[in-house]
Amino acid sequence: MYEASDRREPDAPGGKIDERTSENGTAVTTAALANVRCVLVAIGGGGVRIGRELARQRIRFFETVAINCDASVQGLEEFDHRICLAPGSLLDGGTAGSAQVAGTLARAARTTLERVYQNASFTVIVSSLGGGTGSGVFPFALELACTRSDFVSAFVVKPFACERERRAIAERVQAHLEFIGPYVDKHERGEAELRVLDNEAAQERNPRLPMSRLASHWAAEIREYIEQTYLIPLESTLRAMTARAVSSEPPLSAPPIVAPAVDPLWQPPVVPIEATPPMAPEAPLPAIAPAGGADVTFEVEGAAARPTPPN
Ligand SMILES: Nc1nc2c(ncn2[C@@H]2O[C@H](COP(=O)(O)OP(=O)(O)OP(=O)(O)O)[C@@H](O)[C@H]2O)c(=O)[nH]1
Ligand SMILES: [Mg+2]
Repeated sequence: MYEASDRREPDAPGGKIDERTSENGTAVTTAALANVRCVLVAIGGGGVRIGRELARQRIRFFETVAINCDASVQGLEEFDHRICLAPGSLLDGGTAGSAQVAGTLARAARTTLERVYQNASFTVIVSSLGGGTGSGVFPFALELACTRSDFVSAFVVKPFACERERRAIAERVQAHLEFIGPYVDKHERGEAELRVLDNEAAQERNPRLPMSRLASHWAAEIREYIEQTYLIPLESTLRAMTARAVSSEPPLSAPPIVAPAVDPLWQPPVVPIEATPPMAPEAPLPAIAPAGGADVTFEVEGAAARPTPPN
């Protein structure tokens, strides 16, 4: 088994949450994010092609994982983790279309697969059915996800009607899911959901949709589901937590006034108080005489003063 992993830091949360307004708010948001692990797991050739479209979009909060029995999975650098289940001797042949071979390989890789779902709050699985890998690995992957993740949403691609045998295999796998205890229990509690991406139905709905666009068509549907089901509620919870933390912060106050150190031996300087000299007797005010010596009195009106001409 080959396991490649070049874990990248998940994207910064959406801009709205990133408006961190205070230290408390930042701490609460960071702590909440540390407790939320979201994983998108793509299984089988078709599942990985759809998952690749989503991995390219870098969905915020989500780690991405590609699982296949085909060695080419090793080169898919869009994914954070890449797991090839086939041992060296099978690397070129994959499962040869056998779900039984793929299921056996998946069970042999149990420890690695368990780590994929460990402590995940939200797990989204997208798997193709009808071929060997998806049909064999998906049921086991779903079982592990349901025992290790809080919420699980699974999407399975169902082959076209013209792929007769493959479509029949997909239907058998679907029927078998009702016997996977952890999934059934979780589904009954409303914590697990399965949606079928029916290639045939998609083409009936939109006959002009080219085959080459089908993977991105399903990716867009899954993306919308993730936004509505997980990201919008998660972000509004984080915003509420941040706002609560900010409002409980102590109000901003002026820096404390530090008393200067006082030398206990310090004494105020003694300034001699001198006796005030006696005031000199007031000299009589000189008479105001307008220029020219004319007998003129001043009439005061408000602030202005104007001369009153003599009679
Ligand atoms: N919509 C869509 N469906 C696909 C795509 N590739 C495969 N499928 C469907 O998925 C079915 C299973 O094919 P694969 O996913 O290639 O098979 P696998 O799970 O890789 O299994 P093996 O290769 O046999 O080990 C096919 O019969 C198709 O109906 C794709 O790119 N888009
Ligand atoms: Mg394949």
